[in-house]
Amino acid sequence: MTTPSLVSPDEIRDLFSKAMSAMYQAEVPQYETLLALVEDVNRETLARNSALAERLEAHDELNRLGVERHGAIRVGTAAELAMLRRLFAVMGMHPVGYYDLSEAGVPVHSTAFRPIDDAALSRNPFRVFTSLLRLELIESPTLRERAAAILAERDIFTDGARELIALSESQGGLSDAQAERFVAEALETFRWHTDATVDLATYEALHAEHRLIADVVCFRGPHINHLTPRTLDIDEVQKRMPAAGMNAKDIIEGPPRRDCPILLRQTSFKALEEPTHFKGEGQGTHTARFGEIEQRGVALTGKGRALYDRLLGASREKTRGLANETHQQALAEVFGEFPDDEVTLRREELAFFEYRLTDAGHAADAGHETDLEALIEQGLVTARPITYEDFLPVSAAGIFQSNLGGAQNDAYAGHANREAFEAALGAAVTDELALYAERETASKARVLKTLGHATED
Ligand code: OOG
Ligand code: NI
Repeated sequence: MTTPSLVSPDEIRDLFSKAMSAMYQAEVPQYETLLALVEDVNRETLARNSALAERLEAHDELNRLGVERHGAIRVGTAAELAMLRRLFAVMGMHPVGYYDLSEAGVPVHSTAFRPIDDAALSRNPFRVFTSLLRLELIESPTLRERAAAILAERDIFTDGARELIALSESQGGLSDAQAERFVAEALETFRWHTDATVDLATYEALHAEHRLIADVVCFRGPHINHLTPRTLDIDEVQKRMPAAGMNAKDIIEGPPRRDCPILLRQTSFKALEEPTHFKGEGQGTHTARFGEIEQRGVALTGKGRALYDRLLGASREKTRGLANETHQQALAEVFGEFPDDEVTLRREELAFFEYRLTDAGHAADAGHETDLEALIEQGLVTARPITYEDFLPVSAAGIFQSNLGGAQNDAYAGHANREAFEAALGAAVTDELALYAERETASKARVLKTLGHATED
């Protein structure tokens, strides 16, 4: 038997993200409107800001501008999460980061399945924020057992998906034809179902504990709940959403607008009320799906992240209840303390950068200079901010709450349990900070080595 030639996991992820986008546009008409709005604003931003256009062009990012950056799902059991890990691995997506949402009153903990290396990220950056429901946080034993029993009945994967995942694992990949079938089968897991698996009374009981529990437990699968394109000007999209008929979330999550964008800013439009059939003729509605946009900046070091967390905490009292514009002003004031130029971000080791030799650097004899800032000043080296590819727990909680109607239960707080999450996943999650640090360190070593200063390691 000849082994078929295998396609790259990046290729499969690209096919999958396109199929997911087409499915979501067909299911949620407002999502198409959001995509059009984001595209308009991106086009106008590029026309206004030629330096930005040139930078994106130079980094080969212009042609991927319209590609979705992420989606999100929620699952109910360890077995579902572990199988998803294997499903995403077929597409080169691996669990990075642990997010405790119990702190924000939401009974889940999460990771992001995402491509890891530069080449994979630039081929297609699609990632999926994946949350596991924590039934153990439900106080009523009857409700907890009822939810577990309902979840035990369902299989969120098709037989075809299971077979192709196993095949990919044993072959070390999939052929073209197999990849195409895999994408079609995998997509089924993420489809919306208008018929719930429970009667209205059960739905309402779970809903009364927390809307999220009803969303996870009462349906046949973990419907994709949003897809998120990248915008170059989130403030402008936020401003225009109401006129485009979108019920925009009140405020933009994350850091304020800055000259040097950091981490991640996000906003969303609120979930749709969808007609739902319950068992035994019950009719009702469920809110599951919404739209989100994101704008990413530089990844912060542990020190930078601590400063971000401190300032975000300090801003909480000052911004409470404010409408978006005044909220942004108050936030910007508090964040005045966070250096907003690249040199300081580098010198104070607040953010991660990738170092490269310039053409002059390649030609130069740099003598004994090993100080990167000096080499940058001499025009021999450039430093490019490394984009933050992960999520922010406080922001994620805001996104959850905006589409769950602000439901929050403080009794869930203080229950981070990374070990339990990893046990359910069947693998350790990769530490995101370590990934950025490795990239920065490797780029420094390459630069110095080429300049003739081999680093000792
Ligand atoms: C996930 C919410 C978090 C983000 O971008 O931070 C999220 C969910 O609602 O399932 O998607
Ligand atoms: Ni999201």
